[in-house]
Amino acid sequence: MKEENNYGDSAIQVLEGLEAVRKRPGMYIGNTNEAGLHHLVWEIVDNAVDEALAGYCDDIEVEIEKGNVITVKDDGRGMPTGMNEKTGLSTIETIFTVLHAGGKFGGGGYKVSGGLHGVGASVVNALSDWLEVRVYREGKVYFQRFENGGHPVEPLKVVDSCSEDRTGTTVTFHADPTMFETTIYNWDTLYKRLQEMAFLNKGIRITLIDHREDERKEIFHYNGGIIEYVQMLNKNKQPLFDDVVYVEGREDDVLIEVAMQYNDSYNAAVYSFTNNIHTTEGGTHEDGAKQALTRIINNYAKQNKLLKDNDDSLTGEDVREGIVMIVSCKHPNPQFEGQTKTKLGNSEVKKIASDVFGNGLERFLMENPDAARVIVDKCMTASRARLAAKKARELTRRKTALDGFNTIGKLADCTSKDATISEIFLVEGDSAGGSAKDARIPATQAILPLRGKILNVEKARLDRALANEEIRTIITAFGTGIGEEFDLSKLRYHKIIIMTDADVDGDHIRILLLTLFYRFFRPIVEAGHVYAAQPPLYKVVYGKTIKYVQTDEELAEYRATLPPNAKPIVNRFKGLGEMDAIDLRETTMHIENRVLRRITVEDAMGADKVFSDLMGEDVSPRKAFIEENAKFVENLDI
Ligand code: 2B7
Repeated sequence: MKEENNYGDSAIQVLEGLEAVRKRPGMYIGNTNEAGLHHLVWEIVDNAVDEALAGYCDDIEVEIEKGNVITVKDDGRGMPTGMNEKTGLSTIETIFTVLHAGGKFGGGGYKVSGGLHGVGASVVNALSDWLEVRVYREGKVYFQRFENGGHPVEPLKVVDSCSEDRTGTTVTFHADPTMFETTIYNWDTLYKRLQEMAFLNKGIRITLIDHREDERKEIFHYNGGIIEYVQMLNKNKQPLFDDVVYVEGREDDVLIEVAMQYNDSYNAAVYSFTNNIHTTEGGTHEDGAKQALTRIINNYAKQNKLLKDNDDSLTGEDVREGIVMIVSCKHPNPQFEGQTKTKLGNSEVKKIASDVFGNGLERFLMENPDAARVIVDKCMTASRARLAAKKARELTRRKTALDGFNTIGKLADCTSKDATISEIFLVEGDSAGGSAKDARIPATQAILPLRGKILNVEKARLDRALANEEIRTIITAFGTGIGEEFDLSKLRYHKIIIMTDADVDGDHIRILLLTLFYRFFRPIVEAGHVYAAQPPLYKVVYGKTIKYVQTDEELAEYRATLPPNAKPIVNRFKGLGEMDAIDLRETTMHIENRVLRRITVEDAMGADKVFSDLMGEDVSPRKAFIEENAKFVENLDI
């Protein structure tokens, strides 16, 4: 913004700014898909959260109105209602029409939440077909409406009076349908992010209300902050000790908070945030906290003679087995790096995080010797298992080298060596495996029948997994190796297709396989190589036409298309084993007719929870999942 005092010139510049946003929305909100749409909400909510962090607001409400209109309310001081000298516009109009105006009006303190893009209210206005702001201040209600991408209908004006002690800001907007692929908000997306915001900013109450179809309402309010976040993540697990370790400290304006607790699983769940942004690529805050964890636990174990002088030190992996840890950093000037700009780069933060968390953890271990003992035991078991797994891996490697394809004797491999066109079907049971072998196209389709039970790897470490024959066979067939040696580029098939019966046992086997992939072959899932086949439920023969259908509804629909007196022969497949090779080829394997569902891992955090809810000790969430396991598979037409 140049120094301009002439109202006219400023107004023109303003509109050029908003026009720039509409020309290249991706530059400002990343995308114009569903994620971009939700960005509009995050931008407005961020401003309310900043007002809360400044200490003036503790209640934020987000409402989805009918027609996908969003209203955000806060009970803060209310945006300033005076004039802005530079722009010649009211401060409120400036906030909503001048790009990057945010930050200059905060007055003291720094902008904490400013989303990944941190672009502010003007971008939301530019991308809305209408937006209204109401400010409650000094007993007055101020109002301004904008239309068509940020054009003010009238200047800011007082439209009503209110009680002197009523203060706050309300923003209502409707995303411009010509700017977005969709303008329909997703309850789960809003739920997850607003809950995360409430965890990360203890004490703030955030209410989410959906007025669209079924009225829904959820209040997120956590006085324990990230302590309660850890408790939620461990809800369906067995914690090793009751208390969540919580440490908080500030150094040079950098605030570090860490909460952690161990459970009896073998996975590490470490999530870090900077200024409320999930730093999925980690960074210096996460590194510092991890480094302190390894250092302090080793020191404690040595000082208490739990670890002998000639024992190897515990590694980072050892001390993180079964951990759930949240690291939250608030920084006045964060530098985001990495592929997705979600890695904190500020080098000074590593020492701050390490000191703050290290001191707190050391103290916790001293004051809680029972918990300390359980933690060290767990880490030492992990260390022994790591060494055992290493041996087992070496054994697998040697065995493979020695008896070559014997280890994968059950595999009917494809002849092609080109992974991009090769597929492997993991088939439940020997008889279905037999039909699949007859039905396949040998050049590109490999069949691996799975006979035994797949080990539940949620309850097993790598060493036990490697002792399981079915798993060893899968590892050998994939060609990628496992653990530290994993190499995605060695994957021998770009489509891994799980083919199980359409019944509860089939669902169970599929989930066990998905758990295995998720824990040990996650990059394969992330790269989109894993699919579920969809075998039909019925074969309907009417005269000369054969029709395969997947569901009872489809069957009813098909029947309705036949003459009323028609008597088709309906054959219900009880399982893949009942299909002959022709049925299988026609319906499930042949590229032209089959329907595959691609397995996606939308979000490691969510999927991690789904998997552990499902496969962990607590059986109750499992049934629910099996009934709606389409949650992390999406339909894909092939
Ligand atoms: C960076 C800009 C956008 N702002 C203020 C003061 C309060 C305030 C805001 C807000 C979203 C939806 C309801 C400061 C900050 C502008 O300057 S923005 N509250 N709430 C908000 O946007 N909620 C403020 C100093 C004195 N008085 C008020």
